[in-house]
Amino acid sequence: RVKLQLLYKASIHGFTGAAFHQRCDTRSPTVSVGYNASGYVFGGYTKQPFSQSGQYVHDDQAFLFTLSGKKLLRYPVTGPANAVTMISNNGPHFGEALILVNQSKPVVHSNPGNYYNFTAAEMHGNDLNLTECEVYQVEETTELERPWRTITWELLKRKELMEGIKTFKPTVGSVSQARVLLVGPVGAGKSSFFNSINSVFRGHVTSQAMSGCSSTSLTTQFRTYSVKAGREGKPLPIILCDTMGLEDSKGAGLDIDDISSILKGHLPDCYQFNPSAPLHSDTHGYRKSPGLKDVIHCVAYVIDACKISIMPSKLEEKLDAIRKKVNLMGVPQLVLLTKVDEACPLVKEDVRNVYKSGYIKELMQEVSARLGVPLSCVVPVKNYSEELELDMNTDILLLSAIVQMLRFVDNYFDELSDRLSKVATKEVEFR
Ligand SMILES: Nc1nc2c(ncn2[C@@H]2O[C@H](COP(=O)(O)OP(=O)(O)OP(=O)(O)O)[C@@H](O)[C@H]2O)c(=O)[nH]1
Ligand SMILES: *[C@@H]1O[C@H](CO)[C@@H](O)[C@H](O)[C@H]1NC(C)=O
Ligand SMILES: *[C@@H]1O[C@H](CO)[C@@H](O)[C@H](O)[C@H]1NC(C)=O
Ligand SMILES: *[C@@H]1O[C@H](CO)[C@@H](O)[C@H](O)[C@H]1NC(C)=O
Ligand SMILES: *[C@@H]1O[C@H](CO)[C@@H](O)[C@H](O)[C@H]1NC(C)=O
Ligand SMILES: CC(=O)N[C@H]1CO[C@H](CO)[C@@H](O)[C@@H]1O
Ligand SMILES: [Mg+2]
Repeated sequence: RVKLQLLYKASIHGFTGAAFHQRCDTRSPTVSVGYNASGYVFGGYTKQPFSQSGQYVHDDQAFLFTLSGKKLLRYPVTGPANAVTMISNNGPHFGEALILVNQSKPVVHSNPGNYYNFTAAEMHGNDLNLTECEVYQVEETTELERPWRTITWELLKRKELMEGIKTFKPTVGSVSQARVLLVGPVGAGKSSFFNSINSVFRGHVTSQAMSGCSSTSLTTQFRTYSVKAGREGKPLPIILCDTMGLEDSKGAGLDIDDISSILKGHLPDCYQFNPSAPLHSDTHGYRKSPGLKDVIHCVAYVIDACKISIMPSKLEEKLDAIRKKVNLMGVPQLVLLTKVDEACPLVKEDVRNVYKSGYIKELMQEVSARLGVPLSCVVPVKNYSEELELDMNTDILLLSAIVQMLRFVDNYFDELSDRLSKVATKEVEFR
């Protein structure tokens, strides 16, 4: 029952002592994890804060561990006075026995026996090359006494939510389907969200949109997915628009100018994104004069709960620029916080704990502050990750997110007709 907050990830922040110390000094307790291509996952725990003092630090609770297959081995410290060494040019440094990121290189230095007793073969299969190194801060998860948002986890509720979605009608007659745009970093779960929603209405787990893990975006086309009520059912009054993932570097991932085109309804379905050249009005399928039914009525930022703590500032700037554009166009926005199961063990145990987990609440507050959207516009979701059959509680969480989106779509049309009537009044006055 602990939460693990990711502080440092070498593949993102660099395999250097400086990057490690910059992100991890003064933090405690921590668990440091190394990975290698031979399949070993290993590292150490210390309750002491990291520093660059050059000194040994006493820790009677420190231990090293290794995980190979399903077997977890734990090696308690044998020389507590020398449990951790604080060297600026190294990553996590346990006694003289194990150093992850030695001398600012992606290697392990391993010297068993020096204050920890293990064998190199057991610990890392004698493979000294690191493919990844991560440091997590360990904290107790708090379970709130009562949930801070109330949801009834009952079949009837699911039915009610589904009915509400099926019978939704935009308040503007010319529009039959609400368009919701999904934007967010690579791998945040945009495509999975559509798959999961589709699954709920299909009655079994589907995977129409390609989803998975990769360092660059798996989704490279603009797709507008209409969810159907059942296999031969009518399309629901909602279209989810899936986009390519955002990347922190310039000229990579979804282009901000393309977002403008999407918001205005110019982008055709199946448009192939090109990060080095945004959409041009000559492009095949470019919608020259989009109607109200083609524009975006609500934007959902899809954010991975596990990665909020290490969101690069460049990415935050990109999101900020997008948010300004969306604001200008008067499109309501919300945040879908994904992978809440991966972030919090309480939620993994039971989705119904989502509003009882103190950690998820903190994450929601953090994402609200960093993206500048009110907490009331942050909704947590979990996709269908391992299960093949649907689960009522997961459905309810997913459906609640859609209902929230539809409320926002209503706001969009309300605001629009409000503005239109003002313009009309002005014109009358003018005449
Ligand atoms: N545990 C868990 N895993 C999830 C959840 N949502 C998505 N994932 C996983 O996260 C990975 C990325 O999901 P995608 O849906 O492909 O992400 P995306 O945002 O579409 O990514 P790109 O198209 O590459 O930009 C996949 O392996 C998903 O299965 C979730 O709620 N919980
Ligand atoms: C780790 O760094 C030390 C220098 O402090 C060096 O002697 C040792 O060979 C390095 N180990 C590896 C595996 O590179
Ligand atoms: C180290 O562990 C091995 C077996 O795991 C054991 O035989 C040995 O006595 C231990 N050495 C010390 C110094 O504790
Ligand atoms: C580790 O990396 C070095 C340098 O890249 C390489 O020469 C060596 O073969 C690698 N060792 C293993 C076990 O992969
Ligand atoms: C949800 O995520 C898992 C991996 O975590 C993936 O295997 C699965 O296909 C995803 N489910 C959907 C419906 O996209
Ligand atoms: C993080 C990482 O690179 N882990 C790798 C460790 O080794 C196994 C087995 O080769 C890989 O599957 C992991 O990806
Ligand atoms: Mg995708």
